[in-house]
Amino acid sequence: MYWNRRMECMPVGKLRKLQYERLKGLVNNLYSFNPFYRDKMKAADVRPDDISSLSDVSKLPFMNKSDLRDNYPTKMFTAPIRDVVRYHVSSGTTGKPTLVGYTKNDIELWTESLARALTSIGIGSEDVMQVSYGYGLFTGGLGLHYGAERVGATVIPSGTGGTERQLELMMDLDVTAIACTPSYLMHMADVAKRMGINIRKDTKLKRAVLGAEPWSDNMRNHMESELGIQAYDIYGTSEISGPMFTECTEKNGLHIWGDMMLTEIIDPDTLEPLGPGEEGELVMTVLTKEAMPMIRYRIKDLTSVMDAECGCGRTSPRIKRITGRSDDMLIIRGINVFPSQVEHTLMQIPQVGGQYMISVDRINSLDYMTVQVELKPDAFSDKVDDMLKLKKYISNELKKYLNISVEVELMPPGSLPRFEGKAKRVTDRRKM
Ligand code: DLL
Repeated sequence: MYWNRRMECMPVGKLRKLQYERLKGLVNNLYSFNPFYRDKMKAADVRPDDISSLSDVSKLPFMNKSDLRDNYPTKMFTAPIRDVVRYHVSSGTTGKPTLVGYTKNDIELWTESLARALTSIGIGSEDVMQVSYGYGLFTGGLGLHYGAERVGATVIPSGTGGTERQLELMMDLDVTAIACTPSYLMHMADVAKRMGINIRKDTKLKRAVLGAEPWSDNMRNHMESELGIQAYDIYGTSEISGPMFTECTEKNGLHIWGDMMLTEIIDPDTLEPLGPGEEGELVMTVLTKEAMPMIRYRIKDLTSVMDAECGCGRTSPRIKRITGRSDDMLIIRGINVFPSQVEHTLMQIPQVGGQYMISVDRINSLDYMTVQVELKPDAFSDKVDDMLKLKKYISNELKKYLNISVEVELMPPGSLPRFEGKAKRVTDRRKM
């Protein structure tokens, strides 16, 4: 089943022609009307006329998350604010957030991409879909919500949390599909067991659309057999809109909607383009967004391009599931956290010394982050009340900037490891 057969199954040559036309139009537009892009292209010594084939995309400069941060809030926008109908916000590498704006058309195309994706895994008007991604500044909830409504599913906008109530709704309302992070579904399964609910027998759940964080095929097998469901990967990042791409029922790679996105894989060290099958960093050019298109955005996720046509008949480009990242971003309960944000926050607190360590664990399917903080000699005391107060203050500050709860451990001066080479301050003990 296709949502938009013409676009999803377009012959490869025709798709490349469409991509080239869209790229050419985009570059012309950005160069003529947007100072940010014009300056960037001039600095890279490239002009719109230099783009005369699709592979010339490699002449264009890269963009990074720092571009979004440095141009916060709206300097990179290519549509007037009166045409912008929505903002989403995600965390940047320091305390400063990154903002993404959408015009009506941008929301429309994002919704279209999710309608294609959900249809490709068999979700449609017969389904009751529980959207248990966060609603709000995060793109997961609203993105999936619009996509599921578009295919005619009955949507339950349950958001995150309140797991017992979510399970009751799942049973009472005959939920057949759920969208959430894989770790939240695992957590739901644990809570269900505690409540005496057998998801396989007591609910009608058939499909799960899981993403926003890495998860393995082992975890998929585990969930599918324990819950009696089919679990599909969904991928995206807020900078390109939000969740947009899923596996189809073949479960063999993520389908990228080539009419909207141009995909490249580069070597993270040399920045040279890599061929099909070679693993590197994913770079995307967003061809169709009005408020905030992107040129060669370095997403920093690691994957490779798959070249064979998919068994589902789609010809849209496919990439392998994401295997990791080339930078140090952590995803804690679906929320992006950069160690640099932790450092940025800690270093503004006068009592804190120069050393800290971050560890991440998964307990009962939920992620927990602990930050050990070394105090300055005059700040460390044996007065328990003072230490508790300081600990509370530091964890509140971290929560304010990171949007997640963090366990803080105060450490005496000189007690944390020192590093001669590159500091290794993060220990991620989550595995499956
Ligand atoms: O996580 C958008 C999303 C929402 C995707 C719901 C899927 C479902 P950000 O918060 O900007 O956007 O985080 C994007 O999360 O660059 C990856 O590192 C990671 N990520 C997202 N989906 C997957 C996945 C949303 N399926 C960052 N597998 C991305 C592995 C994923 N990593």
